[in-house]
Amino acid sequence: MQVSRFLRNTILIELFVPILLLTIGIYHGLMQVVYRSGVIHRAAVAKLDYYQGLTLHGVINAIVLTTFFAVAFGHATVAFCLKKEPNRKATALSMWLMLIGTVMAAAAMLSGKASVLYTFYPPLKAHPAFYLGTALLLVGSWVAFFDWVAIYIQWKKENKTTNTPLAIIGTLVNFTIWFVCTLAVAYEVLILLVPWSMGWTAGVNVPLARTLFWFFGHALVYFWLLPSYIMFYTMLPKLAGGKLYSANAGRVAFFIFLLLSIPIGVHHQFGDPSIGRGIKLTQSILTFGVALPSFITAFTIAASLEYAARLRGAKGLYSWIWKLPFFRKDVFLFGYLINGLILFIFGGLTGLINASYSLNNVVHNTSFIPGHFHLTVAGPVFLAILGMSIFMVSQLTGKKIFLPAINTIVPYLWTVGVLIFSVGLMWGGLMGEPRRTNMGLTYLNPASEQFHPYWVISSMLGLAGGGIMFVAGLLYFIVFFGTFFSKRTAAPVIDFPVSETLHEEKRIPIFDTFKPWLAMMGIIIFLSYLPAISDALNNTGKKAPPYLP
Ligand code: HAS
Ligand code: CU
Repeated sequence: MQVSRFLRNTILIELFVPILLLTIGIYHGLMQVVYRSGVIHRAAVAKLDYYQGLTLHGVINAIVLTTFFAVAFGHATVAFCLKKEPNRKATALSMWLMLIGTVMAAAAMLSGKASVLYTFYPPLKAHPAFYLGTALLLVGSWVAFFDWVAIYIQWKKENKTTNTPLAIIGTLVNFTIWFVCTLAVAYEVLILLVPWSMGWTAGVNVPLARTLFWFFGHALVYFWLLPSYIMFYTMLPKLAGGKLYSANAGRVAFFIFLLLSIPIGVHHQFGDPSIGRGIKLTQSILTFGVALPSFITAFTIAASLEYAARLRGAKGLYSWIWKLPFFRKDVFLFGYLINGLILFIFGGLTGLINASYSLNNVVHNTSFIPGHFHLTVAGPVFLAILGMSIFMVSQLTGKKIFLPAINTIVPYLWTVGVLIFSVGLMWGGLMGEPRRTNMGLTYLNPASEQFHPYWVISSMLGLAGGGIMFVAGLLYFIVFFGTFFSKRTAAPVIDFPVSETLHEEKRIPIFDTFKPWLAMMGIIIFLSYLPAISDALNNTGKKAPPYLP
């Protein structure tokens, strides 16, 4: 399908800018494993401090890249599925807000005035530009979403009895979760942190800030994940040469995400003494509930892949797997998506460990946690972003993929790296290795009294895996920028692979409407967050003064 030059350029800018920044993000990923393993004892490379580097790594990779990508992919999905282009003014406004916000936050981080990590917990304090920049980035993404809602309402009026395409349900569910959860972080930033950072208020209610952050922070991880889920359901079966086993399974999964993505943020605060046990138990149980849509997805996608392999003549209980098109250059996206799924098996299992209250006590604040989240956000999320960004750039510019053979191996190399890296981190974590700590200065410095020999091998594994990930990242940049700057050979288009469904899908009205789901979502969030917020508000402890390292 052809798209206007305006939309094409917007999407390309929204991919190019964050991927350019990603070069800084990935460099600091490498620096993390280097510092932590003690190979370099001083965190002075490039004159950046350890926490400054870690902040750049987390904010660029996990907030800037993911938000830009979700918006760019959302524009393309809406235009492709509903055959209507987004409103130009709204799209331009959204893009500029996101760009200006990113520049503000990047300037604050690069100048060393916002080394507060991507969670920006007070009493760590950043320059106001960091908070305001982040807020603008979020508001920019809302503007795009509001416009898609208007397009969807118009489309639905014209197509009352047509089932809304699954990719549109996924996109709207995702951005609804995003809009609701970002309200909490917008309150935290604009009402609590900015006035404090400006010096207008003396202190901040830390438990309240943390609770508001995690109201946002858990749902944030599904905001990262759902674009990949859209690709798994609507594209992967086609890429594999088969059909989607059930689109309704996908609808059920997306609506459960809508209900349960937000009211579980307290599972990041099991260790916070300010929150009562009752609500920790409730949110722990709801967390197991939110694993359901992922189990549904695992079985539906596995069935779709098996169907595709059997169409290619595969036999045997498990040997069908080898009939899948793992290394085919023409369906390279398959390689990116399947590797993400393989990593997510382990990412999901470790998530369930974290969610179990008593086990969480063992792993909380250890390197087990980054071990877990690199199997998720650096797994299905990141690989889908890498693969889809190359796919969209190639189509929207009408250019051939640069070095297609390299492009095919990037996801495999990345996956090997993540597996080694995460095993190292999780192994170390089980032996108490802390996260967010420059261990090269202390625990892994043989000259230090704090030297801890148990963590040498685990952090070396982290270094080896991180090194492989860095090389895969470099190869990806070569393919991405090589494609971007090569010569045009075809007309620019956007044509996503579209999975047909195996069984004829009857329209079930409850899975083609948002209102009842939104009402249920509101009730569940209200009931599960009222006690947590009231615990935070009733925190009678002293308000924290700023911590200035
Ligand atoms: Fe998590 C901490 C629990 C999913 C990201 N998580 C984090 C943090 C991040 C993160 C960034 O309960 C750290 C935050 C910080 O900085 O402090 N997480 C879960 C649970 C899930 C989960 C229960 N997390 C994610 C996803 C993320 C993500 C997704 C990013 C995108 N997580 C936690 C908890 C903590 C936590 C606690 C706090 C820990 C602490 O103490 O600080 C679930 O959603 C997981 C469900 C997933 C599954 C897997 C399904 C498998 C699939 C693959 C199928 C494969 C196929 C391929 C079909 C049940 C879908 C077949 C292969 C062939 C070759 C054929
Ligand atoms: Cu979570």
